[in-house]
Amino acid sequence: MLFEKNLAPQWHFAPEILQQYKQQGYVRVPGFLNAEETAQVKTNLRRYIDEVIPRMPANEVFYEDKADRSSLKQIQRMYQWDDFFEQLFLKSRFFALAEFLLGRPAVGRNMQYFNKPPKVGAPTPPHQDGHYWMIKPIEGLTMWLALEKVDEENGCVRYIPGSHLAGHRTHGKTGTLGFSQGITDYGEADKAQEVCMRAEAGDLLVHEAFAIHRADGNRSADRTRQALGFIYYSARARENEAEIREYQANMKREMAEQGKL
Ligand SMILES: O=C(O)CCC(=O)C(=O)O
Repeated sequence: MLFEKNLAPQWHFAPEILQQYKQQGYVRVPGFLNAEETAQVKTNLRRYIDEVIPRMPANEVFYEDKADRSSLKQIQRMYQWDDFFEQLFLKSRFFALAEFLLGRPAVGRNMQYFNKPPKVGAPTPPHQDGHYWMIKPIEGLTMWLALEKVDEENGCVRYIPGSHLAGHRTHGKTGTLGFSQGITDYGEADKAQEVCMRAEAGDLLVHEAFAIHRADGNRSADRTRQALGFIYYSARARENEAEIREYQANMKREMAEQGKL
C-alpha cells in the first residue's frame, strides 16, 4: 500500500540502507515501488500533466523549449496542487524513509518531476543539493524515483561516493533552467570517481545534502527519462527566507531574459 495515515509503525527499512547512505552519501533501493504502484504513479502523472499543469503558474513548469509542450522537463512543487502527489510526498513510505535516514522528524519541502526528453534533454550540472537549500543546519536529503529504465544513454544520475564527507564545493551559475547552480571546478579527477546509477522503474535513489551528483543529457532518439524527486529537510532546519526570495527572483529574471521561462 502506498499511503498510510499512521506512518511510523508500518514500514521497517533494512539497516544496510542507512549504513550505505551514511558511508557513500547515497543509496539505491531497488523496487522501492512495485510494478502496480509504479503504474499508479505514472497514471496520476499523466493526469497531472493534462489537467493540473494548465492551472499552475508558468514559472513552476519548465520546458527545454517553451514553445514545444512535448519538451516538458521539470515540474516544481507538485504536491501543492494535487491530492495524490501530496499524499505520495507526505503520507507515504517515502516520508517514512526520509525520517529513518535523517534519524529525526522530517518536513517535505519540494516534490518535482524530472524528465529528459529524447535528443534535447539537457545535462544536469554537477552540484550539491545543500547548496541550493539555504537552510541551517544543512540537514536534508533528496529521493529520486525512476519511472522507467534509466542508463548511460538517456542520462543516469552519477554520484561521487563519499563526496558528502568532503564538505561544500564552490558553485556558480550554469544557465541551465532547473539547475541554475553547478560546481565551478568539477574536473577529470571528479569524473573518474563517478558511479552511474542505472535504474529500473520503481527503483529509488536517495542522496544526502552534500553528495555530489550530475547527469548527462539524453542522447537517445526516442526514450524519455522520467523520474520524481522528493526533497525532505530535518524539521529543525530553518530556511533563510530573505536569501531564498532574492535567489529565486534573480534566477527567474535571468531565465526570463534568456527566453527560457
Ligand atoms: O534528474 C536529474 O538529472 C538529477 C536530479 C537531481 O540532481 C536532484 O534530484 O538533486
